[in-house]
Amino acid sequence: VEASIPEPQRAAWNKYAPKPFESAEEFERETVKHIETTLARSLYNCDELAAYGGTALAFRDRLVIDWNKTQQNQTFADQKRVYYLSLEFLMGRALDNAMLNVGHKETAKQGLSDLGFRVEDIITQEHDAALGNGGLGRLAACFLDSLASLNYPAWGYGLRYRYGIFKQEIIDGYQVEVPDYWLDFNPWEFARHDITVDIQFYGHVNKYQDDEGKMVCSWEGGEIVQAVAFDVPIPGYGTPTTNNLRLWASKAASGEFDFQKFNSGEYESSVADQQRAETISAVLYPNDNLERGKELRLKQQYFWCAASLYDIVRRFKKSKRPWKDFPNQVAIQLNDTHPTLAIPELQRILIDQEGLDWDEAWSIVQKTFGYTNHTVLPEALEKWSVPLIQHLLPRHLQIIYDINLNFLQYVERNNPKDRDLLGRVSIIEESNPKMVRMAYLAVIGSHKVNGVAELHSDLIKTTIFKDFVKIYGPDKFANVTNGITPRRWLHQANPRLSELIASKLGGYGFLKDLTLLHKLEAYVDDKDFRKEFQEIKYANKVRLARHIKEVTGVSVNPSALFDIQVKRIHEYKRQQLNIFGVIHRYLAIKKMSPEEKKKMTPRVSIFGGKAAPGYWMAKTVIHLINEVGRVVNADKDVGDLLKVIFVEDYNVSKAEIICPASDISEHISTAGTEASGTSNMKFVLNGGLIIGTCDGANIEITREIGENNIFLFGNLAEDVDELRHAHLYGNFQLDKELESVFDAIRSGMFGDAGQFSALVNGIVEHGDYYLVSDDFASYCKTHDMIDEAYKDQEEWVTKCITAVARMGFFSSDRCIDEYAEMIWNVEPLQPKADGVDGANG
Ligand code: GPU
Repeated sequence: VEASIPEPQRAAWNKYAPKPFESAEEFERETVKHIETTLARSLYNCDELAAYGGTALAFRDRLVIDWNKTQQNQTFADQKRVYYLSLEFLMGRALDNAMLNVGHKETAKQGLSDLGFRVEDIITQEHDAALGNGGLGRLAACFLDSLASLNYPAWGYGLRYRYGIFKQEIIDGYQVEVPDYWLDFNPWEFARHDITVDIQFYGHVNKYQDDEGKMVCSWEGGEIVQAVAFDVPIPGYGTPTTNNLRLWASKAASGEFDFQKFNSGEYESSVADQQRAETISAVLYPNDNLERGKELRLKQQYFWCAASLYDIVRRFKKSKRPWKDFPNQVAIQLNDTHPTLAIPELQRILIDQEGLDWDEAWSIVQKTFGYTNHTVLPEALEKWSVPLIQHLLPRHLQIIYDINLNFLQYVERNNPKDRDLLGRVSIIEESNPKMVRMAYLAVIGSHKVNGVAELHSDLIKTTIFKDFVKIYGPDKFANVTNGITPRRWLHQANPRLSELIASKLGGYGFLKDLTLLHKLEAYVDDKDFRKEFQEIKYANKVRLARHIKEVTGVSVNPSALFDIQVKRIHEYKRQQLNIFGVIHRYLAIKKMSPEEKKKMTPRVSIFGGKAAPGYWMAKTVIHLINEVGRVVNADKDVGDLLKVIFVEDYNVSKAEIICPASDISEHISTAGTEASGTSNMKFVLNGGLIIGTCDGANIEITREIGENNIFLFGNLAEDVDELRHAHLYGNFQLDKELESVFDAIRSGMFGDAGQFSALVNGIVEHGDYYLVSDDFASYCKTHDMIDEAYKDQEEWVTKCITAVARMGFFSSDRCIDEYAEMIWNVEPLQPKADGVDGANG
């Protein structure tokens, strides 16, 4: 090993090797030292932010010790590793999670109190790491947590965006986007200025004969941008294993900052070059389930894939193994098609740089990659124009064409009679301009393709990848139903519920094996347990009500039924169905007699979520929700019977307050459109029930918790095509109640009706693509059933407890074990006390 301390000096080193704090007193010493020296603040200049900084640094020290040992252990063990490539990691805050996983939260609590602070206030000083849009990015974060907790040797690879998802402000009822500059103070990352990779763009391909007379290609010219590694430690729960998340930042290559220009007085333009290089990793594209084909996005994708693969290959080459061992040492998972360029990139490295034959290289590539699909929505399936790839990545385009040629020849051989098939499955779409279908490239270049819930995994086999099932057989396709980490989404978000469960189950073992929750069913009739369960829900609602009051000024009654829909705003997720239902309820209340009102279940309808900045229809939905809220919340006839709230800037740390506070949450996508959904799992795990369509993971949640404990409604996925057809060509009747809702909107009851006409007309005149009208009656009827069910609190709490007890399946630990066994073929690596056996002895 290069650069290690020589044997005779190791005693001196080991004498001073850092010792982690154990007592409150030691924690205080470390924290004060960090505040005074690392942060250069003083006794007279220490606010909560500085106290957060000191605390984070004290915990970081502990984390780093485990991290170093884990990395040493993994290097020496030299077994297969997993690399999870994702353009998004929606991590949220790190301190509370570090306290839980490292242990010693109580120590910190005591220590901070000695210094005059409360640990809860300190934790909320942290800025969310919001490098993601929604479910896809949060899933990646849950997976990192599970990989470390289960001791898998695994790295995440992503981009270090300077700006994460924008902050949302609501001004006069409209969404306004504010940049999220989050790196002012980030103690959780380590810049590795010595770990850099030069990434090439543009240029041309030269073909020539090498010394042995073999034709070889080389990609030359163009420009170089440097990738710099930033590492983030990912601690596991209940284990010292601490994995690495490596995020790449772009920087002008060292040669790029042109001293010629500088000396000849062109200082400004040389700095401008520098800045242009840095824009590659500057900002997260804020689209969820939508691809817009922008050149900078393609540059991001290649920059990140090339840097990550260079790093992975470099690590493999240190082992001096033959290339055929590569897939036994490396498993790479593609989180959606965003990293698909890694496929031609690895092929390019193997043939152009390492001199392997095409077939030998291709067999390695296919064995290495696995691809997870997260959507069937056509607008989200990535396609890149051939001219754009030709311009930016000329060698990769050649390789993609060669992959396609080999593939089509194989298809032709096996299906000689099916002429149309070739055109349908070609990676190249013969449009103008021609387009590269990234999902097809990902399927062809991987050994396993998985969907994220059973229905979704079935749908990809019968719709977008139907032909590929015929070509490869069904075994190439698999399902791994999504999950969530119970550490963040139960223990951290809902500490009292976690504590109550632990008191019954004899400890916190359920946080490592969530199936143990089934033992709670024995307490479903236990009076004290039920009472405490209800009290916790109430307290969580009070906490959310306080937040709502702070940010919106509206008082809501914590005894009312809290009905929550928080997720990205999207037509397919149907927040419009929800708000139309709310208007329907409002109109009903306005007509009620005092006696009827007395029988009503009071409700608070809570919405939250961001719209992509260019998604005009989604922004209109946000506007309508806010206008309805403005009218309803001020209406004296309504009082506590109905409140409508939009919580601005929904993000991971808001979700941690919101998910534990629901009675009912809404997962009401048009059947067949939501691949899985994961917030559905968070809400049920926290003791709330759900209203949902037969879509995504709702179906499996129903199977696990029982159909008496969920409120399902609406049409089925198998009927969607026919219903859409009926809207366009059939004799379709708009739902009568929905018509009255539209009349109310058209009357100007919620402000200028013109603002909402596109929303209404999309349903009335333009085919109602998301089938709002078809599902409206059953949606409203189901909400009436919910009102009735909520009146019987005894029955209600029985449902909630039963559901929690049956949620064990939805831990992301179960997902990761399934991926490991079915797709990656990797084993956990048990941590060693000193990192490496005997290394310090
Ligand atoms: N998802 Br594609 C996103 O959050 N963003 C995307 O761009 C795409 C998918 C989501 C799915 O919509 C959701 O159903 C799923 O639970 C989640 O990915 C994780 O698989």
